[in-house]
Amino acid sequence: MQFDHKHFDKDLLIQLYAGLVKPRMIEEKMLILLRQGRVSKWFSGIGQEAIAVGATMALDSDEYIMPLHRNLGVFTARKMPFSKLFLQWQGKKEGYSKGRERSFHFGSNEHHICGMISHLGPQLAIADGIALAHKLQKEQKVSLAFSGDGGTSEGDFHEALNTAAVWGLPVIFLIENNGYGLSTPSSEQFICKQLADKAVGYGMASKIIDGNNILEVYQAIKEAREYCITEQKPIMIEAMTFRMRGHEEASGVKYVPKELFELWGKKDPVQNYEDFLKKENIIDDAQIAAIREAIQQEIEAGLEIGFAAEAIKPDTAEEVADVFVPYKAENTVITDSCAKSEKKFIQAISDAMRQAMERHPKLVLMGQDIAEYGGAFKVTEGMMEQFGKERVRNTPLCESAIIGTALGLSIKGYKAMMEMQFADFATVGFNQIINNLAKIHYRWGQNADVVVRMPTGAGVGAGPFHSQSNEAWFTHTPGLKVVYPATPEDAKGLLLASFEDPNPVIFFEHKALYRSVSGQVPDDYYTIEIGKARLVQEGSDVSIITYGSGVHWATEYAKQHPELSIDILDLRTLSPLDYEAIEASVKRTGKVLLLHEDCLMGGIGGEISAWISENCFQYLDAPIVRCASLDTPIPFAIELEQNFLAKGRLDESVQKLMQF
Ligand SMILES: Cc1ncc(C[n+]2csc(CCOP(=O)(O)OP(=O)(O)O)c2C)c(N)n1
Repeated sequence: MQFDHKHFDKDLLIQLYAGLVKPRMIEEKMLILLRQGRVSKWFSGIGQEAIAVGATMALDSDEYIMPLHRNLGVFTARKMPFSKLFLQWQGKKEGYSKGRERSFHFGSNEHHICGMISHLGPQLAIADGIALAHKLQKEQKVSLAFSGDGGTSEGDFHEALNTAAVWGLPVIFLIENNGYGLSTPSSEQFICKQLADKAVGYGMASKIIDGNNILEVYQAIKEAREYCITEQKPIMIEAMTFRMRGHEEASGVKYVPKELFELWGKKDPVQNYEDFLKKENIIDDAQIAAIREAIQQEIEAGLEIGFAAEAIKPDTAEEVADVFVPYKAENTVITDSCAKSEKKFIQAISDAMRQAMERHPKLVLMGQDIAEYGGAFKVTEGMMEQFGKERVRNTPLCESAIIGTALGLSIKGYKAMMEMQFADFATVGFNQIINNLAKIHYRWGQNADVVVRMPTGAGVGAGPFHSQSNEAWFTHTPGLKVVYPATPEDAKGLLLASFEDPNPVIFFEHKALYRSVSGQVPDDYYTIEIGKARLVQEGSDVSIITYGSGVHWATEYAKQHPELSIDILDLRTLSPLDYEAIEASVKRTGKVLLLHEDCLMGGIGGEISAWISENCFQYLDAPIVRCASLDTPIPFAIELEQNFLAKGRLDESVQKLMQF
């Protein structure tokens, strides 16, 4: 192994050595503790330390890194105290995630680290978002994201690299090519010669380096950093290395030919660097011993603290409270003017977006075709002209990367909105919403200040992939607020409230209402509290509890049936639900119809029905009835679509209920 140190000063060379030895020594200790059964799972990075350590030390300490499961060296090079790391791995309250996360799945803003989720690839787009914040603020900074060779096969890898390249984002994508993804060798993972070849397709520069040579890694990342900042472009670095232990400690290494261990054993990053420093008289045995002794002491002291810490005592209230960043939602009106104008639903939404952009200078809008073209439904028409192309951004067809980017923006203190062209396409961004946006605050205290706008619903003959009602996918996920307005006034006030809220909000807009429903909408800025239902009309015979298009079906039905005194409750928010308003409606009528456009099975109606039975049984005079759409995909032909929708069964459902 050739080390080239001609322009590094001696102190740096020694610091790099100490940085390299530290994760190795921690790991050696962890392997002993593992054998003693004193720690659980462990993913080893032995043999790969030079990459994490060299890369981290080449960056400024306030530049974000998105590490993976073999990157202990990132955490140690960022000087995280070993005691706290150990408390983290032990699942203790004093760790970085209050016992909620395992191994390296946590972050720390103090250390500018955003930890992984198990899915690996979603990390990469978060680096895009952080880099976009740097770019918008004209900060001379980069972000750096790790990927394994296996992870490069994920769609998220493609999306993140493509987006970074198209948007000219200063991101270093650092691939650790260790030849295996769990047991799968590279030959079964990709067919290009080197992973760096993939960069060509993205129009991205790339470089292959010896990942076991810390000086080469350090130098390459320093140069990559300079390149990203001056050129305002991303770069891919492929670091060739080898994993000297199993995927994780329990999984063994039977599938790896012995010769490979022999070959790479000779290339050990720590031993080779130590030999080099000694040969060059940069360090001597006494200095090596002193460095190791100091690390040893830190490890022992850390372990003592870790083992002495008490086992975690669950506090349910704290667990629930930490799902969201604390935020007091309320109704607000900023000016005294009560001027109102007649607006279509879609105009109310545009109005809200415009006022939110004025109010929050750090709000960035992203979505397919939303800039010059004004969006598929023209919601953002004129906004690029008003707020500029930096804040109103056309995106490539990369839903997952854009949601990841939104999260990265949030980490840097921005607010982000992503317009899903149709709610149906949330499937291709689902992982980022469900596993990153929703869980990150609970996991390690970072909020996701992101609004995903979802044009949803049927009634326009658009078939199975442009008409779905998929709100229940999200109401089932703790950590998301799910908002679903039915009127123009609510649409504006709730959307403005969603932008105020620092938590992730999935905002449903029924596209059949966009141009069919109008109403008086206050001209000025106002918000409507998320989580509060609206009593559309009070009644005493039967309650129809509904939302979205259901509100209009119920209102029309009530007009056609003046003989019935119908109580109509518009939920407005599906998560959190307004249980108080639901209970009040049940008390008024004793008969409940839950109406929604979503399918019957697993729709929110089932959940509300269960809650009413458990909590309001004494007020009921009849079984709860659900009126929902068929449990089939949504068909295209208008006749079939009408047959599918709940609306056609509303009368039958009310009559059934009124028989009691
Ligand atoms: C989406 C997803 N699929 C599968 C897995 C299971 N898994 C965890 S790590 C891993 C191998 C990753 O290989 P690579 O990216 O090369 O990183 P390495 O472990 O070699 O460092 C697999 C398949 C996962 N965590 N996430």
